[in-house]
Amino acid sequence: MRTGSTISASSVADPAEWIERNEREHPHRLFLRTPTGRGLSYQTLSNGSARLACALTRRGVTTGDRVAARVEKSVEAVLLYIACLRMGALYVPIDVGASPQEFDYLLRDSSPRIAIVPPGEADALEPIADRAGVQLLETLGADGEGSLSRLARVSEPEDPSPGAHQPHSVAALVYTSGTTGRSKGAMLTRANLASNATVLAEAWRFSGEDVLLHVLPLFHVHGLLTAINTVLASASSILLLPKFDSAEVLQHFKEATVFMGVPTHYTRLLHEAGLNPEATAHVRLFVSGSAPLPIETHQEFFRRTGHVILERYGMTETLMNTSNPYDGPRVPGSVGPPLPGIGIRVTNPEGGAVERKPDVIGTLEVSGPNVFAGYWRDPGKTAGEFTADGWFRTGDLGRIDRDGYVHIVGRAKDLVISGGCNVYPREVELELDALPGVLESAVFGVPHPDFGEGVTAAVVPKSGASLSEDAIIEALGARLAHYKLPKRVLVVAELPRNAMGKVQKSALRERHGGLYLS
Ligand code: MCA
Ligand code: AMP
Repeated sequence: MRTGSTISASSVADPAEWIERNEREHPHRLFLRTPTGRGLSYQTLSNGSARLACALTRRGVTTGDRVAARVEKSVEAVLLYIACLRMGALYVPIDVGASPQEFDYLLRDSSPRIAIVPPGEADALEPIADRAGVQLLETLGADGEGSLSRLARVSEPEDPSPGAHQPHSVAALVYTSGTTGRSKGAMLTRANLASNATVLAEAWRFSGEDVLLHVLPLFHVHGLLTAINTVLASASSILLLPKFDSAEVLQHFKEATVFMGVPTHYTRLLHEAGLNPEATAHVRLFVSGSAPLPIETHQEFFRRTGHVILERYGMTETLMNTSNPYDGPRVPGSVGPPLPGIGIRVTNPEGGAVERKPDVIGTLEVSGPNVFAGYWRDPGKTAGEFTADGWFRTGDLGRIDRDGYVHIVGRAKDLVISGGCNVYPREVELELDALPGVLESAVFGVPHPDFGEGVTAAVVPKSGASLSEDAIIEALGARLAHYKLPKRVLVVAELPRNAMGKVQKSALRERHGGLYLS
């Protein structure tokens, strides 16, 4: 077991206190701006989020209620998240690309008081919300359109905090797919958010001078909680781009000091002829996470820019667990030692005994103030993911070297990570198996030059049925968010099985390992 040094509890504020402190101490400092010229100072952030919180309160939302937010990446989306933090409502971020059935499931499962959707989608989504039993639907668009923004404009910027927040209250419910194919809501508490951002701000040396170039989606932990909260905890600034575009990002490096990305961002940046030391000179820190950063990408980025990418390791259920050091060696292929206050240990997957020797591979387990409070309304699943002595089982396979650096070597869980997005094969297989003419299917990941791993399906037709790859992908497109769609569907006579009859995904991965590498 390796545990980082501890952080003092007194240094950890409640997330709502960051907003109040930053308004008090740096009212005119820029919190966020966009390339289109919108800007929010810390004072405007405080006012704007208080007005939105007041608008939510007027619609009947109160502490402990869920607020389902299917909103475009925008200044308004950031304000909505912060309004919820301040009033103690549980923020439930939802991908704007979620299919109707995914949206329906997330609403039924989280049972929010209110669902907030883009103005242009209200007509299509209202019946879904209605059938899911959500009584309130409001709209919020970029640039201030939408019913909730209108209500916020005529609401008072009163202090939205209902008194002291409890550190163990849930602040956000972030859905993460599961091995069964059903998404689960990870309950992240205020203490999880506060402690992790405090630790990261310190570990990555954030200061009021920093500008984070934000290119990540706002419905995952990485872009929502890690990025925004680290900025709030350190009273620094965000330059918010609507999405990642490598050419555009390259232009914005001169206005930023920190970049947080997934490996696909780095491999795409390496295709830009203009990526060189001058273009990246203003940036002091490049962070990568959410998926393994190939060693060649790490080395090539250093060769082209002179920057050593800092790789870290996190999970929706635990926020950030480990990080390569700011000052010490950043080792390619390693995710670094545990962050202060966080313990990581390796256990033998068969016997369950804790491995005490370095470099022994086993399953990684985590313990610390970053570990979530459990899965929403699923105590059985929660209990199954913790050991008897309270450590969270990550499902990742790894080892800890002699210097205390963690190396992730694989996954015990059946998961594909495509472009930093998790895809659980079971979810895709269930949809494939429901298609007419499909007898059975197996979904697996193989190396992909752009997405790291490409979601790939092997399907066996029913006797006499003929299956078309394009028709299958099109049919799935109506049922699943598009990043989950297989890049290729291979029609096969049978699936490889072992003596017990279990499908051997490793054989499929081996057989089709070169599918995307030409
Ligand atoms: C988009 N497409 C994808 C992906 N993203 N296909 C596979 N995997 C993906 N990740 C598809 C779209 O469906 C579309 O297909 C086509 O690619 C182009 O879509 P577009 O929106 O233009 O894509 P993009 O802008 O090129 O997006 C690629 C991306 C994006 C920038 C890599 O996926 C991204 O931002 N990924 C980061 C995700 C992230 O934040 N992960 C953190 C989660 P079609 O044309 O057929 O519709 S993990 C986490 O939070 C933990 C805590 C952690 O450790 O960080
Ligand atoms: P999610 O469930 O979306 O939060 O994704 C968490 C998973 O992403 C982890 O359990 C790991 O499998 C993977 N992951 C995150 N960061 C890294 C990294 N730096 N290297 C390898 N895998 C990572």
